[in-house]
Amino acid sequence: MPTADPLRPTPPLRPTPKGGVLRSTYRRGSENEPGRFEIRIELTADRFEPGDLLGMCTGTAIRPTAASQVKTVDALSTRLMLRPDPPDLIHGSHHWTIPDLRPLWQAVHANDGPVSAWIERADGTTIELDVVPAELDPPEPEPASPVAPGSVGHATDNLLPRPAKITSDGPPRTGIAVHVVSDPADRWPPVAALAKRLGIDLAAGETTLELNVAIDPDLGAGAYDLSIDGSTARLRGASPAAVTHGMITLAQLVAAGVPARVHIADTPQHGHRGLSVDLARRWFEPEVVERLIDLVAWRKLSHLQLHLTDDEAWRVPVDAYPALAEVGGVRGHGLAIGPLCGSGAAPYGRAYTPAEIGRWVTRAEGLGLELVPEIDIPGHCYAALVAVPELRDPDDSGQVLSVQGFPDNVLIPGPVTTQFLHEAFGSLADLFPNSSVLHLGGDEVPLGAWTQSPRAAQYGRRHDIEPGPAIAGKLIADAAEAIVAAGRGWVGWQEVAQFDHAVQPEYVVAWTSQSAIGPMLDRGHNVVASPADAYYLDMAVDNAWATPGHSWAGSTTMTTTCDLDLTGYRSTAGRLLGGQAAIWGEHIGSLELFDELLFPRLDAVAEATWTGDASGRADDVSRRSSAHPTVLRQASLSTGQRSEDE
Ligand code: TNX
Repeated sequence: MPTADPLRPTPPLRPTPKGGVLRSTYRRGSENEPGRFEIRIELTADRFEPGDLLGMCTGTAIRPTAASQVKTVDALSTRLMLRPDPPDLIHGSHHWTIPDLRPLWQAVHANDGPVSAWIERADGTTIELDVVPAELDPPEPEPASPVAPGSVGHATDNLLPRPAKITSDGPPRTGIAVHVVSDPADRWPPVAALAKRLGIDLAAGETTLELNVAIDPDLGAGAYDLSIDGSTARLRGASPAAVTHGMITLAQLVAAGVPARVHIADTPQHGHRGLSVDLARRWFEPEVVERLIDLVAWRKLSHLQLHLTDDEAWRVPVDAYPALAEVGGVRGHGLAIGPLCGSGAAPYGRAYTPAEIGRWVTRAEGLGLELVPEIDIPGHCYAALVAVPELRDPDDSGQVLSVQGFPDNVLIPGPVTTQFLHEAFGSLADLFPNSSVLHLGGDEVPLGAWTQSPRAAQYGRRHDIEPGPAIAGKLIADAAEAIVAAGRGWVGWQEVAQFDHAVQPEYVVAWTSQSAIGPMLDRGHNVVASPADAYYLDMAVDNAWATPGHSWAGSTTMTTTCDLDLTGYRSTAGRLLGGQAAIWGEHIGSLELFDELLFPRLDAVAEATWTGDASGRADDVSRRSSAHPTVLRQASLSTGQRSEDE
């Protein structure tokens, strides 16, 4: 592995010593009026000089008022740069207090406040600040400590997701070594390697279990059948992927202890069991994505969606537009894209290389997991527009802000963009040769986009399109055409369903809330359910100030996630393909937090989509989840020991 510990957060590329600290307090407002932040900065060695500016990123956008004694130098989405007003207000002092800063929305959690900050001096140098999590004033009472999951029962009780039918007899035997006698589709080596990375050596035990594998198309779609009797195991699977699932079940059993006799007959209830991960807002080392591939495969998920581009970064190389990766992949003070989403003054992040992406593709292929790469158009394109300015209209006089506070973050219609879409999605198809679908985004195009753009107006006249939402429809159609030309199916977020399409999407992802699922099905689409109010794992688990995460879709407990009812859509002739968790990156400042937000709720989604219904099983799934590997916990199921290659 290229770095000493790839699962640790990346240090800034040019680490700057921290020269001070930023503390803040939040006083809640009323129902109709957001509260106020007060910010206090203390420089350790330096004193404030004329011309000093404060730069910071907050979790939710905040803005000064007349009482703040500052002037805004720059404000973009969650980034704010301020100077003292009057300019000599803090000159010669170690301290700077900024009162009465207002969040655009009510702050709910400490991570809605300042998360990164720096002082910019008149000579262009910066002083990086330590940011202490915002305190609530008055503070909240201490929350009750969470109840630890109960102890683990039978070995077969640990399986995750729970198989449809399981019988077993005899105490769990540890020290089992699997010896593969037959494996017609050669599915075992990637599973054994997966288990090993997770700390489970399937070949090391002293008692041999002889494994015979066969493909049996007479089993139902996706089904496998595993029987163990003493020293022999027989696995039949309807397809190579089903065989892989049976092997993962066997690996989980070996880790927990194998009873003398076991029979498992298992079938996934939904073909689409997914996780979508945001690789744009934050930078995660490529090895973290490899780790995620392992973790979702271990839970028998079928799809991992990679959200590779957004306003804050473009992380996938496109040969014809090297600037997308070079300029769009990195942000930092003084760069084309400034700090955003918790990054500081130092350069932060980059695009992934073809070789790194190639390793994801190989790993996913071996584990029967489909990667769904996403380039998000026509909105969420701020980074692309900064990197490739010809994709925007320089004369657009609109100041329409996206939900995240980016002005005019949409592609301009016309031949330059059509060419761009073909190149971008063509490259994506080349980089992900096994992906049957490519995701074109299509979400959250700001209302009013293109209405003040002369080029959009001209384009509209030529093509008889009203310059407004219909332009989004046209650009989505162009992207879909590029994807189809690359030989793949196309998919998008639910917003794509508002337009008619020459080629239908393979599926749409219903995301805004649970109530979006039904209408998408009613329109005749294949639907993947990813409702924010149950399956968005970036939502905090409760509303306590110190709890990390988002709050726009409410808080999401393990019970909320488990209890989402996917059974009610059976009458739609199988058009509900399944469910998908999503983890967005705005608040994920560490891998510890990544773990905390993902687990155990991801296991609730795995359980619900595999078994068809996890309602009422929050405690049971939590208990099982605690025994399985996470991003950071490279534990074996039985001992909790960390593996050597960690
Ligand atoms: C909505 S889901 C978004 C994302 C945000 C997310 C935060 C979707 C299609 N758009 O851009 O990151 O909420 O929860």
